[in-house]
Amino acid sequence: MTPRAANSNRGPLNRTSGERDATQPRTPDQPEPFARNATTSGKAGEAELSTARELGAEELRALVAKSLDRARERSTLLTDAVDDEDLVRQHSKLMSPLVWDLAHIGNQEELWLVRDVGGREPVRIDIDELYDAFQHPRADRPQLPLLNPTEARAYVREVRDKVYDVLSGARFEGRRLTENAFAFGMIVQHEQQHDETMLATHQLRVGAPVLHAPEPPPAAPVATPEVLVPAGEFTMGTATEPWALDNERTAHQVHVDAFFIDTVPVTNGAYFEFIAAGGYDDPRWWSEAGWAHRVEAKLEAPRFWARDGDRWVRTRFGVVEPVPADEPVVHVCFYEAQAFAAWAGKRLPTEAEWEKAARFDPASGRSRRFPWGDEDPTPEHANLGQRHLRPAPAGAYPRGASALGVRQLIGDVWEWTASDFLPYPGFAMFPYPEYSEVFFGPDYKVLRGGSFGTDESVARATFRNWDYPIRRQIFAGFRCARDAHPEELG
Ligand code: AVJ
Ligand code: FE
Repeated sequence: MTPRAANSNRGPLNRTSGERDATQPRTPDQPEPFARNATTSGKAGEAELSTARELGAEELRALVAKSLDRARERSTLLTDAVDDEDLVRQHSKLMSPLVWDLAHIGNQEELWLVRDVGGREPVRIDIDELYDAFQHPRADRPQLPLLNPTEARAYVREVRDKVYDVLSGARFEGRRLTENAFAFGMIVQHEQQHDETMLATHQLRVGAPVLHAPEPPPAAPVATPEVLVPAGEFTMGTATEPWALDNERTAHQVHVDAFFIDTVPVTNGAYFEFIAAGGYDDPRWWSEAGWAHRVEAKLEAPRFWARDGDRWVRTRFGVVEPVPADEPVVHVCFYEAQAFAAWAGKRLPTEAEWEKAARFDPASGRSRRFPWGDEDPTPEHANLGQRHLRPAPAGAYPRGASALGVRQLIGDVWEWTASDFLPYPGFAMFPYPEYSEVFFGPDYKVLRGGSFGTDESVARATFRNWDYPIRRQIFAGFRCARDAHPEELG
């Protein structure tokens, strides 16, 4: 949900230009849905959807309250699912104890919404250092004098109560931080991102299942295994999405040569073939760094997989089950994705290619907010928000297809791209350098699209995630791309 979302039931704001019926006259109370963004000049601003009309203060307040509540409901579910001993334990060196994430969520909320936006007295200035992610690596966090589970719950409650008070009197103008309730939206996204991290901790946790969810919807047939994305410029990034984070800004034109992209993410079934063909044992398919890591880490299959006779089984949130062939592969690192793609005669898409496949509407030339259009996701569009505890089979969510027909770009699995995490032209850090800026560079690879564990508030088609190329605990898979040859462009 974003500030645009509250308009979803009022008229044309959420229609794409492709859907708009030009023969219908606009009545005076209907805002121009795609007015130029006054703050952006040049082609980029014209080609991107603009949110010319801001929500009123009361609409924003309601949207923020609902989004904060939804995030807290999820944090509560993830932390109430296990006992206190489990909350303070470190389930993996890669992760914090769940109780650290919980109090860290509260501390960020206190820093930005209680102290900064609200101008209130600190609640617990003494614990800032404990919950500063840059002071203590994850591996050291269990040894810190952390708030215990009872204290952490009381702390986040106290902060949230103050935030509701701040929210009730907030004016969403005058400061860039509060314009369109940005700081509130940033804190919603922060909590939801940590909720996904906590979900990954649950996946690493050993023990009987404690999380449950219904099965995702089935696959629907796809017309072709690959989709051609035509050559040309498109608008990448955003100048207008109110809750977009600094690294998604600003909108800029990018030329992309014609290429093919897989209609659906790479499945476990395809990955079985890569393994069976000796893909893990053939350095030809691996980059130099990838091969070194494959050898050192003794990679043989995706994380959480095990051999059971002649089949693969996996552990998924405490359940051991055969690996389903039709589901997108998940828990592979960048190097594995890269090796699979090389073995398949393809490559990973660049970040720009991924975003063009997701957002570009050839009919209008515009970039959409989401593959399916400009409306916020519904359960018909994408597998998001931990609604299901697994990716949906490849080909699911036909209503979530992009204008070009690419499926499941949003939700199911994060998708590794070939690109390093770098700033867009004209990047301006906002509001703090430790969100994005300190991570720019060749050490991190970009992931796009969100997973089944990503909340809709973090699943915009412009959202950029990043991680080290060796990481596998995140809900990451991939799809392949390849150059289009002149004779294929007919
Ligand atoms: C954007 C997912 C890489 O979890 O490290 C959370 C998000 N930033 N707290 C992370 C984040 C600060 C970040 N990722
Ligand atoms: Fe954080």
